[in-house]
Amino acid sequence: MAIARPIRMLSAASIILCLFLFFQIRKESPSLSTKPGKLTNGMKSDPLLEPTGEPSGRLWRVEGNNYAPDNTNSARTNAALISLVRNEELDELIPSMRDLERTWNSKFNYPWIFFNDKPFTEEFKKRTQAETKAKCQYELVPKEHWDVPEWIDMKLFEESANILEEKKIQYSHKLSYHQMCRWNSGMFYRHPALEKYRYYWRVEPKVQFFCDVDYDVFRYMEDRNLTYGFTINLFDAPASIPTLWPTTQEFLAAHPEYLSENNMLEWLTDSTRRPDHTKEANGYSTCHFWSNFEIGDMEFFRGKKYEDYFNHLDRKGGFFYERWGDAPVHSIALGLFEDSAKVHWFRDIGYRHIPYFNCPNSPKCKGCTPGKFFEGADFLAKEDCRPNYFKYVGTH
Ligand SMILES: Nc1nc2c(ncn2[C@@H]2O[C@H](COP(=O)(O)OP(=O)(O)OP(=O)(O)O)[C@@H](O)[C@H]2O)c(=O)[nH]1
Ligand SMILES: [Mg+2]
Repeated sequence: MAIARPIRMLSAASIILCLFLFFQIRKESPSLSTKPGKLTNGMKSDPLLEPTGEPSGRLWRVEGNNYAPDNTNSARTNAALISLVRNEELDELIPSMRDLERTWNSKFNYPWIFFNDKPFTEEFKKRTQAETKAKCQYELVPKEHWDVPEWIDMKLFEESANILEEKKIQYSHKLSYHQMCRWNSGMFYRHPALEKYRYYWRVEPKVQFFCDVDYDVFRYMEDRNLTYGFTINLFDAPASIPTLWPTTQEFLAAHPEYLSENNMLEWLTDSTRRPDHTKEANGYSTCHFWSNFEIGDMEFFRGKKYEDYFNHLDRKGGFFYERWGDAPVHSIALGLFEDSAKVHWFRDIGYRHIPYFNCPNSPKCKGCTPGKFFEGADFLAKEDCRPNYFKYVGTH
């Protein structure tokens, strides 16, 4: 049967229109069709899939010998790469150092400062110094910064660790893990070796860096008056911090004036995305900046608000009777006391700490898949808190 010409034309136009719409939708959300960015997490499209360049505005770059390691009048600001690490982790630290040197520090030559609760071995010193032209420093953590405070009851610690273990909280009984979390929360910036420094970049063994970064990130922080930079934003295990939020609320009730006008409370208290999490953490969404990567301004931590907050937490004993981590502690403090505009997502720094990634879509990156957030079992996708952060705080 012959079909009238206008109908044929109309059908053809409809097909073309459908095809056009189909390709438009795919173009707008390329992640919908690819496993790495498969969005089970509430984001329409992962910003890491968008072409990512350098941040805008003035950037400090290598020109001549302005960042040479031995230049006493260099363009470097007062900043250091810092790492708390054990001698036994040397083989895992070397590739982390090598990655960061290759992608960034071999250009800018900021000093490395290593911290340990035990003296570093000669082998540790020799092999780390061999990875960089910059100066390396090896520091012992003062005993009074590392030791369990005298108000902690060790019997109660053991009993509490049993409860945490039943809830499958990793490292429950490992006292040194609790000490490490406490040191990273409230002690690192008090170390005498850091006194003269303002900015730090924290580095851990077993992490990877994927992208060439050709500007001075510390100057970037300083020029824009930023306090804190992160790459990965996650949910935490609520059973490790059941009283952290109530303890924080107590503190806030005593110091309402500490709350920043432009705070991140919505991100900290969202109960829509993982209601059970927020309930188990007694009002805290558990969202946090993953602190194995941090670039920060120690003036924030040395300031009165943070100092008072940390001391309040420390007295309550949750670093030992629960397993409060430095990540939620730093994040809550920033979210409450700091202006959210002063926290920066370093989307351009390709980074991995098993099992999560921050991998941008950029020709400067090699060795990671843009937009891939995790590697391992599918349930890990749920731990991504970036959608909430982007929604409530932004993508800056
Ligand atoms: N010197 C020293 N460093 C420690 C100790 N415990 C942990 N660290 C360091 O503190 C950082 C965090 O410890 P990790 O064991 O990586 O903790 P985590 O990242 O929560 O756990 P993983 O997922 O196993 O990496 C790393 O840089 C460790 O090297 C310790 O007892 N002494
Ligand atoms: Mg680690």
